[in-house]
Amino acid sequence: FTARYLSDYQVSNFSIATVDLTFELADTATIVTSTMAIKRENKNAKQLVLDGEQLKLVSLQINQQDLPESYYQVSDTQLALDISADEFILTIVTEIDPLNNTSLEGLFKSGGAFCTQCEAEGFRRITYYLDRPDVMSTFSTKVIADKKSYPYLLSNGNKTAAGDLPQGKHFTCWQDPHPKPCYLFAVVAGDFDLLEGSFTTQDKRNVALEIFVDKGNLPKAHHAMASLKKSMLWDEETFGLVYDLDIYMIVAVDFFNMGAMENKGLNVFNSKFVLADNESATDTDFFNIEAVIGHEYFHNWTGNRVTCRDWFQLSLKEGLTVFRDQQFSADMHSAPVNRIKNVRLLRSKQFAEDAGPMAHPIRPEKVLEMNNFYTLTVYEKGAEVIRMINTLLGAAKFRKGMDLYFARFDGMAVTCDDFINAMSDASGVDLVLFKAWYHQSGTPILSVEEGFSNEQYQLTLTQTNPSQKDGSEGKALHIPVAIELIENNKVIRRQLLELTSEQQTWTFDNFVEKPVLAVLADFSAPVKLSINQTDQELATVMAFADDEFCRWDAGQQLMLNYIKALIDDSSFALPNSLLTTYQAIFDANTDNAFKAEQLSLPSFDEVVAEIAQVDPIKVVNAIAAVKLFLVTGLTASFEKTFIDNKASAYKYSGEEVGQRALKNVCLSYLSLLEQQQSKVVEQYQSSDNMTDTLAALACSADNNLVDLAGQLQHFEQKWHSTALVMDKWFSLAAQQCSTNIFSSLDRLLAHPLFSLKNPNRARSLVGNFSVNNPRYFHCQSGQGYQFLAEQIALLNEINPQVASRLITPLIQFRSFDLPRQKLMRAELEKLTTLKNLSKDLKEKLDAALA
Ligand code: B3K
Ligand code: ZN
Repeated sequence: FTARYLSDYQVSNFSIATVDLTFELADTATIVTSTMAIKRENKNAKQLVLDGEQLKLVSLQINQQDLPESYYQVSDTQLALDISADEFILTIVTEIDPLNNTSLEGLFKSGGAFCTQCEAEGFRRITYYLDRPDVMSTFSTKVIADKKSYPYLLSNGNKTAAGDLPQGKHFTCWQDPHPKPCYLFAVVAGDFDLLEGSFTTQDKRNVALEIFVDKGNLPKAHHAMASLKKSMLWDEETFGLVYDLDIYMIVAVDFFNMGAMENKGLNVFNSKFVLADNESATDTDFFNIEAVIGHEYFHNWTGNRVTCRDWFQLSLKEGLTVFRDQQFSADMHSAPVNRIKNVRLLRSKQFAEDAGPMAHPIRPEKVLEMNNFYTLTVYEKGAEVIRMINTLLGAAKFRKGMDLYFARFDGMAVTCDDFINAMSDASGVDLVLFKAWYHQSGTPILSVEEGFSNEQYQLTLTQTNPSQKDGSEGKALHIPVAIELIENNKVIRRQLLELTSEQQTWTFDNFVEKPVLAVLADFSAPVKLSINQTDQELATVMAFADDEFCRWDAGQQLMLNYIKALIDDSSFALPNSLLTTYQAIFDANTDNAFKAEQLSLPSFDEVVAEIAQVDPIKVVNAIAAVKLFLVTGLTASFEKTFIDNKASAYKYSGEEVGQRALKNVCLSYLSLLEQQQSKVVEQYQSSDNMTDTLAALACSADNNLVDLAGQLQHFEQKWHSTALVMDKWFSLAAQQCSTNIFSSLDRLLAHPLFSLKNPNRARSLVGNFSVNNPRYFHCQSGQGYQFLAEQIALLNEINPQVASRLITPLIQFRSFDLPRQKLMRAELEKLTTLKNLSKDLKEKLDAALA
């Protein structure tokens, strides 16, 4: 395996103007014929080197003449051709085996359907090609398959022909008018139910909307259809971006490595992000479906019309598109609650990545396996970087920047620098220093010092940036810090400070007494905050800041301080003032969803991110102790809120979602008290919706309640034939906080419905155990680590991408105390000796053990 470097980028020696593909689909021997119009762009380039993996070369022709064997060489990864003509037609026939393709990259079978996944470098598993995003071509595709088994044959663009063929076969032809890189190519063949809809664009064109789902699932596709229409309208209204083909198709499949894929005009989705109905989907599922449908739709402009020059620029499309989907969700629902959720994800997962062995800038500089870089850093931190540009420019100038970006680069493959330059040219805002966010990794620490004298308030901000992989020091970044100053329980000043050096001081005049600071309003920068605020100051911010994020975050800081105190000393006595502060959350006149977030304590991961080399069991115990203290002291408030927010029949609407969230947070607290546990049983039995059912089950699993076994059995009987719901069942079972968990896990692995070949299943059992069962994943015997490592070893052969994602908790061993580090390292070292170790795992193991 050889690493690739951003600094080695060179333009392609050859271009491909058009490519015509014919697929003769068959389970183990699909024939792909590719005819390309190729041109030499660099006169000094002698050889045409095409990428290709796991392909059987059947034939090769130049301008319809067989190419003699002495003119080409085939290796495991390439086809190199000696061609003297400067322009020629190259025809390549390959044979591939979709049925046995368990990596789910290239062409594979999911259930009974054929489908493809080409991003990042999967197209090379379909045919020999210049598999890089800056080679853009016009694609036409002909798909041939058995008509009875595969009534729908789909590809990108518009359908141009269809008809029957001998032996019960049929074909369709597709033409995509927009030149694209091959990673956006897709083919699907199967027997589906089809939900049809339509959308009229602002320029009055009619777009056919088609959602393909497994037979019988049509009623579960309506929410996805409604979400798609909302996305299309939002992008027109917010960014003036209009859809550009006559048809937009979405296919839902059960076997998929990630959430979804934005192939031009033909999105392929993990069915988890399409299918929902009131009985089987949670509020979170409904929310996520809308967000992912939006995300993939928004890629049509940010990703497809303007794409990436090379894969190091991935954040160009992903950071920007995540920012767009976050804004969309904020507009559709509560903006502050969404912002809180974004920040929780960033703090719990991205901060850990930034502190771990795979830390990389949002624009990585060195890559062994590209699939390893579809990360929280590239996506979520990437979105934070775009958000900071939005904050620094203001909404109007940001929009001007977007307009200029499209005007300049439509139809091109460009870089992150091209994006920032468009932003700064359109706005006149200097972003030279800001660019460092693209090449510096690690989470900056923002320290806050306050001073007060002679009616003057002084604020000193200091940034500390972690040293980089190459040993160089972290440099000062351009950090927007939005603040509020509170005097007499009122915000009297609001300002956006721009920290552009290591340390800066601001002074504010005319204060009678020292104001209370609310800092990082709306989480204006992805940094860790180091600030000493008293409980009293935090309570003031919680009650009187205008910015909801600050109000929420002050509560989190307060709780975090006490969780830390308990980690230091488990006999630390929590003060009763904490109860008063918490009671104020119940009493405030705020919306339920926001209250639910305020009542939720910092998660295990969020706490781990704050403390060096921590004992994980101490973290679990400290969080549990704070929770128990609060519910013991405020039982009546939790109980009243729980009862007051019991809704009647299920409805997915903002108000009801908030009520359920608040009620279920209260239930989670109450379930710690024995005399309240009947509420869990009662909710499980009476629930008419998946949100409440799962909330009750989670209480049973987290507290290992006696009713758990019966509930799991009942749930399994009811849902055994609904795959997406059984994923939830496996997750819940893996989350059981019980000394018997390891024998349970063995039984779950042997369950007839369990298979590591299905990524959703693998994630729900293996992933959920290692992420959401910290007490046993981190148990002192090392059994938890061993369990994960064993599954990873199996997945290494089946599906390297999934294996490589699931290994995350193990490679972050440096966050924990030395005994754990030793145990985790030992498992990682064992994995290095696997035969057929995939590139994906190798890259992470090497980084972790370096
Ligand atoms: N672009 C795809 C992700 C592809 C992942 C390849 N391993 C989905 C998305 O971000 O929209
Ligand atoms: Zn994306």
